[in-house]
Amino acid sequence: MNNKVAIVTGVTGQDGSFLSEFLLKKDYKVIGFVRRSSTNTHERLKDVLDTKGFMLVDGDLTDSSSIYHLVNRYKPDELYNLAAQSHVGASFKQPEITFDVNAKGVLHVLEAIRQFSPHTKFYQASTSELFGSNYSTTGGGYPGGSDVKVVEVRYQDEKTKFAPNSPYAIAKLAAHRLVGIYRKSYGLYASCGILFNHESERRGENFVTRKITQYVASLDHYRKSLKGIANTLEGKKYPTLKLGNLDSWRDWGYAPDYVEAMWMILQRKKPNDFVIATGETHSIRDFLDAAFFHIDIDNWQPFVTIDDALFRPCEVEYLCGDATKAREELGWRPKTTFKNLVGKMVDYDLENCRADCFSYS
Ligand code: NAP
Ligand code: F7E
Repeated sequence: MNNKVAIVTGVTGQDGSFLSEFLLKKDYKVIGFVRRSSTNTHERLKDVLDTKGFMLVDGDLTDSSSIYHLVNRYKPDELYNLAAQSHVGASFKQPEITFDVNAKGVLHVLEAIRQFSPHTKFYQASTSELFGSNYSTTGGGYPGGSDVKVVEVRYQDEKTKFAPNSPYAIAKLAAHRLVGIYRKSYGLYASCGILFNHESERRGENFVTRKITQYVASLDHYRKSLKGIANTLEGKKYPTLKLGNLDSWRDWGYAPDYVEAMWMILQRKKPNDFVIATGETHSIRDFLDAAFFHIDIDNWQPFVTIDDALFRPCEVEYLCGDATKAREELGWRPKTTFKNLVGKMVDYDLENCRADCFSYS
């Protein structure tokens, strides 16, 4: 029987819910930190809410007194800080709250641990957004005397220089550096997972992958209700899917695989930072291809319109992680392929989206 206590901030989010399930299976006592809301934010926790060993405590990362109280009262073995304003696009519109939560909020947690519970192992949710449009390269040149140049492989790993490109990324970099400073200055066990994009059936609805899979599922229901596909019916048009930049590339993994990595990072003897990624990158167009193909539509062009308002003032064009260090030192590997990820998300939305998702006016 494991008597460990873990605090999870951001417990109502995608990763917080998967991590709670993972830790409960390992017999942890899990304390989820939740902020007050006028509506129910516990949807993703429905499978664990009544589980023995799981409880929720109210507070907010921007409210240092609630963090101090939490850490002082429970003095956990492990604390996973997943709470954040996690939308990069939104961070341009709300830079101050993004900074308050994603940077200053982390300082609150580090200070609470330093003052009240220095034995606590701390995990910080860092991100591939720290790299911005910087990358390392390998594989260029003319191997074996061939006159065919091998295409250069671009990737990001723990040695790639950071070049944050949004208020979100700047705030996350401040937090990342603070973790390093608290580790070095006070000897805290504090580690960062530099996680590349990870998605799931629980992904927030305003991230590009979930926007696409929900649309595709709605379209499939609509098509079935029409018995055949056409772009108009009795003068009524299909709503199109409005997207921004289709030309960026992301290294998309599956969130349950990634929460396991978070736990593995804290089981190391010494604190350290790790890149967690699949090593495979795809464009938004590739994601569209795979999602529409899953419902047997070869050409998504008629269903997608470009909305200039969805472009960001600064874009990170290309992300592809190299998680060799995590593979060698943690024994971590992603288990879910890109095709399976897209399939799981579309299948979930097909099952759960209502047939009247579209308004047909
Ligand atoms: P998410 O679904 O957006 O969840 C964010 C969580 O933070 C929610 O539980 C939210 O609560 C909570 N939160 C926001 N502001 C808060 C505040 N002031 N006080 C307390 N809680 C607050 O994000 P996610 O995808 O699970 O990501 C988890 C973490 O990993 C985030 O820190 C994110 O920046 C980072 N990350 C994510 C990815 C990814 O691809 N998913 C990649 C790299 C890093 P409500 O439910 O009340 O909104
Ligand atoms: O955008 C483009 C958009 O918002 C991906 C967060 O979890 O991962 C996530 O950040 C790409 C961008 O994720 C739309 O411009 C086009 O190039 O799904 P996203 P993100 O910005 O990569 C990192 C690692 C995190 O740390 C974050 O917390 O898709 N895109 N059209 C669009 N994006 C959105 N959201 N909506 C669109 O309509």
